[in-house]
Amino acid sequence: MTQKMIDQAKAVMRKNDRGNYTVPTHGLYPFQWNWDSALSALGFAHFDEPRAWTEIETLFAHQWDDGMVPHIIFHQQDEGYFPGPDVWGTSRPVPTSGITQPAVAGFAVRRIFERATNKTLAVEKARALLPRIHAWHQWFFANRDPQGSGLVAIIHPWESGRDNSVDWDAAFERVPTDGVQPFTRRDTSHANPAHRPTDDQYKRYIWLVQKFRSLGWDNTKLHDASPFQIVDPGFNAILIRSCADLAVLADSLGDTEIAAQSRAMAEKGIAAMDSLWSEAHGQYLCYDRSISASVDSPSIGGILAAFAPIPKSRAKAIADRIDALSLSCNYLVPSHDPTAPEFDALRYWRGPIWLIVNYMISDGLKLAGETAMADRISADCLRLIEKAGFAEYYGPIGAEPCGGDAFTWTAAMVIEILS
Ligand code: 2M8
Repeated sequence: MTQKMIDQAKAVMRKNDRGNYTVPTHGLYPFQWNWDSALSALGFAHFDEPRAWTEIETLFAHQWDDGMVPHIIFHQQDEGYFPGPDVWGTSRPVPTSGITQPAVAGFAVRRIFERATNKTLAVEKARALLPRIHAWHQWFFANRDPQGSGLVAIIHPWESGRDNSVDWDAAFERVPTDGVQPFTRRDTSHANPAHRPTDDQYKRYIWLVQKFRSLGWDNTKLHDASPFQIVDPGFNAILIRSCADLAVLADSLGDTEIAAQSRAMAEKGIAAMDSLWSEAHGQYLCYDRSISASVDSPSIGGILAAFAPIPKSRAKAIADRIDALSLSCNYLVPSHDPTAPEFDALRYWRGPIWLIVNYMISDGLKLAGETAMADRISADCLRLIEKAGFAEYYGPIGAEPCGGDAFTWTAAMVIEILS
């Protein structure tokens, strides 16, 4: 059974392999996505190490001069996706989007490096990637934390990767829709519209894109100009974890300067993260920087925070919180609390389970010594695969496969769990 599942996962990854990058899935997402690639490289590393390195190298080959690594790289023309390069208008030689995504690459590179069987290749590749990843981390704190709080804000829901999370609802009320150019969505012709964001949300996504484009994609201006500035604990946890992991990697490669700077960013972030803890919910919550208020929304963003080296007592509380969530669903971990009124079992990031998020939560809990819950989450991932195949996401009550199928990062996570 195990080997059969690994073979199926490899076949999914090969199917979506475009040579030097993978698409998340055929049709719905025909380009390279940032955190998809970094997480997918973990899967490749188990059966093709050079290919794993290439995936991340391709991503960083499109890093901007200011250090940002864009969230989409439009390697080829494809009319099947909206918004395409013309809407973004970033004027890059190979077009890219103009925003970023969760900084998983630092974590992934350390892990691939430490597990590598081809050490010579690993040292060569990691040495080349180290300053680039570090520049991206520095970009985050310089541009998305202008007050030096230790935590960064996202300025578009797409940056979080949790596109239509309940977390953004209240803040999105303040994002206007006037002046949005008429457009035709493509996602709803590939996937069930009932499992995707609403048209109203798409208008606001595009309003933000047009706003940032009107500012010439100048990252020194975008944060302050954005009506949407949210400090997401999950997003910050990924960045903090990657800074901490990059420090260890830099030590192994003898770069004491990057090691010290990375460690300092991680430590400052961890200390600041505690301000997001909610005793009432037993998890972290988002903070809306533009109105200086906590966001009262019990989503998976505040549980994913366990991916960072948070205090053990917090990790234990998060394990308890997940246990409590399990009373209202059949599979872990739902992307929103099933008892909350906004929970929507099959609608994208408003309830469904995502294997990549499960993987990161499980990994963090394991490091914190919460192994029972970590193992339970991994076991649920495999139950979902057995029942519903390699879907984009799954219903936490009925294990329905949702969104795109034959999904790259889902397959990569299965290989990670089983190898
Ligand atoms: C989803 O987001 C894209 C926009 O970036 C979309 O819906 O068009 C999200 O699930 C995101 O986290 C993911 O990286 C992307 C590709 O899998 O799809």
